[in-house]
Amino acid sequence: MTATYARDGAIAIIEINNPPVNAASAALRAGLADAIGRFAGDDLARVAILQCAGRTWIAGADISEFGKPPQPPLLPDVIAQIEAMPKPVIAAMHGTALGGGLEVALGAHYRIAAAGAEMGLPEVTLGILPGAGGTQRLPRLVGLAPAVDLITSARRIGAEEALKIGLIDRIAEGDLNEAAREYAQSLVDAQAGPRPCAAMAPPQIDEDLVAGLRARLAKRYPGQIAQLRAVDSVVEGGLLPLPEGLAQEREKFTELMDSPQRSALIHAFLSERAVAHLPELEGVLPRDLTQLGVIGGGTMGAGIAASALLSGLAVTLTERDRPAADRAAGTVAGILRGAVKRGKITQSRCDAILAEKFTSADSYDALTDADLIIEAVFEKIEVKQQVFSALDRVAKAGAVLATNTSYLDVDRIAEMTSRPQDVIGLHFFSPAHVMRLLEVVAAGKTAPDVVATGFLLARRLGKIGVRAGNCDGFIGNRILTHYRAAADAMVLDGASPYQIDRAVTAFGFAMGPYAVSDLAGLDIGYFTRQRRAPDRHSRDRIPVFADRLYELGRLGRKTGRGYYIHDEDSPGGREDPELADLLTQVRGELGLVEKSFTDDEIVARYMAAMVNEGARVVADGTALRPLDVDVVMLNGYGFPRWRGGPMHWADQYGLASILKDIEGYSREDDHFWQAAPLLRQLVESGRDFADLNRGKTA
Ligand code: T1G
Repeated sequence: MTATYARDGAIAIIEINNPPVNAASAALRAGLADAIGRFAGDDLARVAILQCAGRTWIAGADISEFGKPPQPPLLPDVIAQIEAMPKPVIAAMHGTALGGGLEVALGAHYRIAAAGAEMGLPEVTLGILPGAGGTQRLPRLVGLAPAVDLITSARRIGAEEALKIGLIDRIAEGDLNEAAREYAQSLVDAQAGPRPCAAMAPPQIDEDLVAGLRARLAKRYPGQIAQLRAVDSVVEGGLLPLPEGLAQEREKFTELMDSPQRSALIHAFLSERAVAHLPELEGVLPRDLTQLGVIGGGTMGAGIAASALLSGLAVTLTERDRPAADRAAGTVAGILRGAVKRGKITQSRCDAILAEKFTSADSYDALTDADLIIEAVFEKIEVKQQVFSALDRVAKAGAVLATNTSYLDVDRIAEMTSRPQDVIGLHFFSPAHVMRLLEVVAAGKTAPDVVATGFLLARRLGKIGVRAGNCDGFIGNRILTHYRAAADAMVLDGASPYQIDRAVTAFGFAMGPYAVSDLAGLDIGYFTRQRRAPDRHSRDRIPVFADRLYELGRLGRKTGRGYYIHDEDSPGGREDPELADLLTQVRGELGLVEKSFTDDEIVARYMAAMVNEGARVVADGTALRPLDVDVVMLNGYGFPRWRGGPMHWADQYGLASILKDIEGYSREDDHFWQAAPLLRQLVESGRDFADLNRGKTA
């Protein structure tokens, strides 16, 4: 039963129940339509309350039905049925009233929300627009400006703000269902009638506001279509009676539903949840996770500590001596103050966290109670190994010992302890309190409940944990090394780093590889190349120009100059005319003949390298499925979400075309450009990465 109907005196109560999030599936729509029908036919019922069981009000349309033929009754029809009721209907919302869920509430005549409820229209983040009346009813109810803000930003608002803009009529003091009953009784007593949005005037369209908004959206979401189509829908609807407004909204919704952007964004949404479903963890319980230890109070360690504190965990951070511990504590406090400034926490909460949940120490002895200890010291295997032998002596039995490394061999770190089953890699991304990705690296002997604890930590921190096998660079950095090498080879052969950055940002990446180098510091890449030098193949192409910049002390933003010049006028960087001479000189020394690349060719090579290494990472089990690669690249490497991740993109582009591209490049360089066997197998058997995802999802 997805909806039940009951009556108490004159008040009908329709309760929706479709766990886990009351998504508006076909069954829920049918159940709701049926219950509304009963209310219509129940002469003793004078007002109805729509409420939801479980953790939330309707969280939207059922995303798993997207891309399949729609099953009647359609959500817009059920909402129209609610709106047309000649007796008042109250929506009583708790949890998250999102998308189609909020649209159901907009079809009701009165709205009350629990104090902690959140409301929003997240559709544009899925590549669609509110398609069950949201672009028509919301502007009628709250006016043009707040409506387009909510629709195009997809942001969620709390009950206070919802009340302020007129989206809801009341906030429930105390129990929501009781407050809804009182509200219903007051409507009965006042003999109030229905108050449908359909009867409200369409919003006045302010042309200047709309033009400014369109310009901002085009700049903020380059390449994306849903935001602008949503504005079109609001504006066109402003000139039409509701039925015609709804009809044009539906047309635009259907068009977006069929778009590749919608399929990419839904893939991203579902994949970000699928990564936590691991066959190896079925039935495995995580270990306790209350007290966290962090070793090392540099940028990473402090960021990890702050992230944990903001999520309610208790943290002890250790440094080598008291002054270093004090400095680290200062960094942590600074990050928390930043959270206060951005309105994430209140000042008093910040003070309470620092006083009650945070300790800084100068000895490992302070870590004896920790359930999970994360080491975030210098990225050098010998240093990390020393830390782990010391930890082995002090950590309590059963504590999870984690290394935050981005490249190093977790097995070699684990073998320094008497308990390699308790050791795991946790690769955080910088800044650790902001970035959502966490690679959970299972080493050779890591116990399943330790992996499960890594995922529990990710969830507690509000991050997305992705399982990675132990290898140099795990999933993300291993793939990065490869596509970065493809970019560097193009620079050696004549491309400008600026052209490459422009081409890949035009594709949709947040940043190009050379702007990223400047941000991270050119010393990072330099040290990585040094470390790998002994394993280098004689035919590996070395980015001599990058070494040259390092030697010149051009380390990027931190020194004011790297690939770009960074100064007060252009902190993000402007092109450096002298770079071209340096490149010409390096190419001359290496005897290379300069050639030119089109932007399309640059993107094709960059992507082919990414997908090819992605296929290898899947084939050798470093990533469980192609979707795990996508989630890593989307959340850690600035891959454009609306393209779904490299593996999803590759399926759309065509695996046969990628293979053909790689075979073409291999005629120039058959050492770097070797097609991954998995890619070849998929092409030969007519399958794609999505088929692998389906076969391997728990
Ligand atoms: N449809 C189907 N399944 C959903 C779902 C949905 N809308 N939302 C969540 N799930 C599944 C999810 O995959 C996971 O499954 C489980 O529920 C718990 O989710 C007509 C067309 C509500 C804030 O975009 O933002 O309405 O992994 O882990 O952290 O205009 O889920 O357990 O198998 O995320 O507590 C608009 C999407 C749809 C809301 C809860 N709605 N959901 O967060 O749990 S478009 C959304 C969320 C639409 C209309 C259009 C969050 C949440 P599994 P979870 P959570």
